[in-house]
Amino acid sequence: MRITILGAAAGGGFPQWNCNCSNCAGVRAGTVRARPRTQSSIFVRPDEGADGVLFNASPDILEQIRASATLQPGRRVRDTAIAGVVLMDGQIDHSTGLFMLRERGSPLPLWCTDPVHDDLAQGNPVLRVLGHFCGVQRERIALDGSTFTVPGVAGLSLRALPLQSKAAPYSPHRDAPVPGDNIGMTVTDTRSGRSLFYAPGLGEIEPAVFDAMAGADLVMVDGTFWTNDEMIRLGLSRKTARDIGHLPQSGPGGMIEWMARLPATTRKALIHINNTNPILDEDSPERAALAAAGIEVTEDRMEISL
Ligand code: HKS
Ligand code: ZN
Ligand code: ZN
Repeated sequence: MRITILGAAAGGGFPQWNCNCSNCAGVRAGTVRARPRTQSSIFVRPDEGADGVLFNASPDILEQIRASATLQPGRRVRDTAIAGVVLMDGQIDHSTGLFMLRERGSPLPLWCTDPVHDDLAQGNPVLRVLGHFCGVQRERIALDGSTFTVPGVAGLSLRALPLQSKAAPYSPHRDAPVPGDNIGMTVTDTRSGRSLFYAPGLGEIEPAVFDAMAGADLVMVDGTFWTNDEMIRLGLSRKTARDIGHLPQSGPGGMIEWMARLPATTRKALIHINNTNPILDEDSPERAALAAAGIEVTEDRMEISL
């Protein structure tokens, strides 16, 4: 399979519009060696140039499509390589890009869990608004471990795993999480048997999550924060990373420790990286620590063949 990183940043992107932290100010001034990034989304297809699945619809989707010519093929006067969209949660940075796809000539095939569907029909009624345009053909993602396929994308099999993270702030059950608020996804190429585990928002590595990670050839998971108190120390929030559903990389029980327990053959990568995270600075000791641990930091327009 072929994976295109459309966007590698967390909500707000990098640099973030209102931020003057050392990363954001430094990348703007050219004094920090770091690449700007758009909000997180990936596109997965069985082969280069084939139609595929969009995982999350970032508000930056139009810029992301423009940067990747094969996402907009020229077979008809209006055309797209996006055969369907699969949502991992109902957060703004992962769902409001659906508005940008409203010019479709037919309802957009959309896979999401029931709680995400409810949040996007009520709390942030993206799907109701889209109903005035192309509308969606909603397909339910089950949480029972069953696999599904996206019509038009032969050779990719998908399986969801419920995760501990957080529903969006506009969800009626924001403070009482339910299974399906956040999911991870195993994408398997049925020809080669090779698989990706994708989870851009991941608050806790429960046993089933570790099993899914250990069973994949590539894990691409939550890279939001380096430290649990990153936003607090910068004076930007009163909540820790874990409070808002993101497992930090460093420290006891952090993502680096978990990834060290994966098989040596597993490729390891981080996505959904917040603008405040020191790993964005390619010259930082934190970035060097990841490199030493064999963990990659994704960036926009990166292509991975698996
Ligand atoms: C900043 C943001 C931080 C950020 C936080 C979260 C918060 C929110 C919620 C997130 C994200 C970026 N960029 N979505 O101020 O630096 O409370 O659920 O998901 O993408 S979590
Ligand atoms: Zn986010
Ligand atoms: Zn910043």
